[in-house]
Amino acid sequence: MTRALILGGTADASLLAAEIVRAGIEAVYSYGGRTRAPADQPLQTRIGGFGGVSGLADYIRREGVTHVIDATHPFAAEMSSNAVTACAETGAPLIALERAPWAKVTGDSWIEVHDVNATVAALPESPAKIFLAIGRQHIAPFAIKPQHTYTLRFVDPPEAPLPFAADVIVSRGPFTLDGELEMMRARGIAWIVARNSGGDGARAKIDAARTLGLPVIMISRPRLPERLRAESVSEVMQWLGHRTCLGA
Ligand code: 3Y8
Ligand code: NAP
Repeated sequence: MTRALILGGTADASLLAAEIVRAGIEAVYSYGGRTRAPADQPLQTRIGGFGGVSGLADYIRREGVTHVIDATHPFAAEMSSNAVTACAETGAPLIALERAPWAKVTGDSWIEVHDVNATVAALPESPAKIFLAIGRQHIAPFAIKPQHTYTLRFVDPPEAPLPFAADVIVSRGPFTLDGELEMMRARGIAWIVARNSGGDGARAKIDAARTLGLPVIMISRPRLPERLRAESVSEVMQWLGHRTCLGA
């Protein structure tokens, strides 16, 4: 009897949850508890950390989890790493639903960097209008370049004072090309900072930057431990032993 644990928090994880319900598979959807009102899921849902690797291993044993699907975001490196270790410890099979990174296409003007500090270093010295589309957890390093006019985008309104003067857009996505073009033009954005999240939910800003001929500082993904990976929901469903009506 299958009892799957979905480590969620992304649009792809929501698509998987819907398919799992359609297949009649017993599963639990897990959020990390990062946002105030995460999207409802059609599955039993838990919110909050497990308590590290040992907490996740205990959860797997206690709840009789038979399959773990890591459908978290490519930058959720700690959760993904904990899942690899906890599944090795408990013997629970693990698969990662991991969307391909965005690839540069003709017309893109990307500066590819490995982390936020390299991002700050890559910004110009002369004042510019900059759109930081990397959420709220990693913005502190930009305080060393206060000469810029920053626009930030968060899922929830900021609870604490920001480390530097900035205008905050509160929106959870997914985003549209027209919406991104309108925002960037209205604010005179000259630079975009993004993480290579992949997927469709947030790629509109990358397409808008290309249309407007704007440079994007693109933060590449953290390295993750080796694990079985799938790029589509239907591959995950096949791994769970179910055929789906979805395309390949
Ligand atoms: C809590 C679940 C859906 C879900 C939407 C996807 C698309 C938009 C890309 C921009 C970039 C960013 C951020 C982003 C993306 C989708 C998807 C995706 C980037 C929700 C969600 C949770 C989170 C957590 C949140 C982080 C933040 C990151 C905003 C739900 C909406 C910037 C990542 O306030 C905070 O602390 C927010 C934290 C982790 C990164 C950060 O460091 O701030 N996501 N995002 C999940 C949980 O609690 O387990 O609230 O419903 C999910 C989505 N985020 O149904 O379409 O990729 O699937 N989310 C980045 O790419 O840098 C937005 O603004 O252009
Ligand atoms: P992270 O840094 O990799 O994880 C930090 C800790 O948060 C984990 O060790 C775990 O705590 C807890 N956690 C994270 N995801 C969880 C989940 N789905 N269920 C239960 N606990 C979880 O994670 P993050 O980057 O902050 O991402 C948190 C959530 O936001 C994830 O669901 C992720 O999919 C979603 N998200 C993140 C991004 C991003 O840019 N990072 C973008 C979109 C969505 P314990 O060690 O206590 O178990």
